Amino acid sequence: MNYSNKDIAKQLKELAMYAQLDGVNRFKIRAYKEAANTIENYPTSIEKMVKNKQNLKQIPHIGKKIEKKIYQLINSGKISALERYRAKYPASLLELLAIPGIGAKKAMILYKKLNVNSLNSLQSALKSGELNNLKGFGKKLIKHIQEGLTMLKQEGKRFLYANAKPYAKDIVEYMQKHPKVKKAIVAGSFRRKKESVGDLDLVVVCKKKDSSEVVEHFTKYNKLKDIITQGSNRATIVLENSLQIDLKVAQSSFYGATLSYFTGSKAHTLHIRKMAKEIGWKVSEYGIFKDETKLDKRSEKSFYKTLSLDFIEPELRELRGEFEAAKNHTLPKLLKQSDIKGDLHIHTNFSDGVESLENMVVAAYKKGYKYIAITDHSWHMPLLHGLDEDRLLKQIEIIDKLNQKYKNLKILKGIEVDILKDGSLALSDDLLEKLDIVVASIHDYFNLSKIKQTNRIIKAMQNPNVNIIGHISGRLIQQRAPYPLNYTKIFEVAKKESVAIEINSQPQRLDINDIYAKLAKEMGVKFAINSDAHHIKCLDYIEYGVNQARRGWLEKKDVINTWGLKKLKEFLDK
Ligand code: DGT
Ligand code: CA
Ligand code: CA
Ligand code: ZN
Repeated sequence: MNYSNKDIAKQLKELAMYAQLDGVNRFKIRAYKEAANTIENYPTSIEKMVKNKQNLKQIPHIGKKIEKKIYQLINSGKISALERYRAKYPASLLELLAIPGIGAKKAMILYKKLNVNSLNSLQSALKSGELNNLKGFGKKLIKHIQEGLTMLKQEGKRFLYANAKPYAKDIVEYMQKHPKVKKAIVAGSFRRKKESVGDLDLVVVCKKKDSSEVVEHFTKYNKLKDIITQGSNRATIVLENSLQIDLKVAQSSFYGATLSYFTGSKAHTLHIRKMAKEIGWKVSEYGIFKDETKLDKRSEKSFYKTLSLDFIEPELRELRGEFEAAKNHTLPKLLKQSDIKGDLHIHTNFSDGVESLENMVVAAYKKGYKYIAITDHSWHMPLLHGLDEDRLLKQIEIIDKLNQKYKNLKILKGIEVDILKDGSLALSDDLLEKLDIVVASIHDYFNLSKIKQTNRIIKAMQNPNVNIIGHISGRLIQQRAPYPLNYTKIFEVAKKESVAIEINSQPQRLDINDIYAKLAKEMGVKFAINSDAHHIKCLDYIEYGVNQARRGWLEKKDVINTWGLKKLKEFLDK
């Protein structure tokens, strides 16, 4: 097979980006984007369908013209329209579109007037001050662009947790296959379940005499591109996808101390050293020492116990109050994935999902859920094929029938309603009242001022039908910065109005983030951890939302979709 659905989607996305630069009409661009989104998540192989000469127009959002392009790609290896664009513009010009504040028009101005055609040349132009005299580029925008550029540069080399996970799993399995290896575990930010990781830090346990043999095995991993360093008990490799893996070999006798050291965070481990120093002890990756005597035993549990601390879960090791809590026995009992009883933000092919309502229901049931909410988009955003009143009423009817058919899973009737620019909602209150649950989200006007954006969300929360605010900050990790908000103000209203804040589990969103989740919890706000699935397999994204919730110190009681249906209904009915 040459083209996975992802590959095809990628080409269509590229086509959409070039078309944007080229000033093609927006309906055509939208059509490319829609087709790409659909294909990306489509359950059967499009390539196979083409090989079998099947009609692609049966797939949602694929019309005659796009079908032709896909056939062209698979039969000839090229989409001719895309090839023409590639010849016309430098590929690096597309990089500019990733910066908040730069759309197609601004990108073309930069290109034509200043010959800026990549992130690097943009950086130089910013530095030399050339942008200051450019029409349409005000002071505020230039500052915004500089910030976006800095963020992209910092984040660009990191991997989303979800993307690093299969590699972490694979290297652990590979190391465990070696007969001398007793244990292999990925520490570092990966173990702390950070939303993105700079590299993987692998701790492997074996007998001291076997160390070099184990390091040798590591450097023979078949997916590596390069060996950066190799010593007797450590090494660093880079994989073909540029992901770096640091190996540290430890012995059973000091495994806990090594694991703690390499789990970090740096701020957390530095604090441990400081604490130890104050009482005349010393901490290293080999253990806790008073003079020459090792005080801790093998395990990480004993490492913390020796320091008179309750065990601190890796997700909490960010120097955000975990030491005080561990001393006072007030660490949170973090929620677990198995606590989740249902998913309250799910799309179907009524809007921009790819799966039928019933298929989503069956998949959720198979996951063991007790309830789910179907929350397709409202009509406001054409790209998302939202529901108007008629289609929503039709969906309500279907859900009523499915609730008869599937007695062991409660399907809640819901919507992901757009929050309009002024904070009002895209559907009438009469209609929203008919629903069991309303998720309200922002999908446009990301550039409002902090005050306006904050008031927009507050006004939405004050609508008595609203139960959850979806992906509150609008960020896309490594792609789009969050818009500024006054979180304290928002959380005050959320608590007062019994509105839950979503932890959106999409790997690129993870929105609300860990820091604000912790703040909201402290202010008494409740949460909903949602997959925002547009496809069956994306129901599993919940795992990442739970990670983020744990990093935000959340417990079962803080999260409404860990509750039983009765208690949940009470919360939703206010
Ligand atoms: P990352 O890779 O940027 O996502 O973040 P980490 O936390 O995985 O950082 P990394 O890979 O540089 O180092 C892994 C762990 O090793 C880190 O969490 C703590 C420990 N570590 C690394 N460098 C230092 C250091 O200079 N001092 C201390 N105390 N610990 C360090
Ligand atoms: Ca790391
Ligand atoms: Ca590292
Ligand atoms: Zn949304």
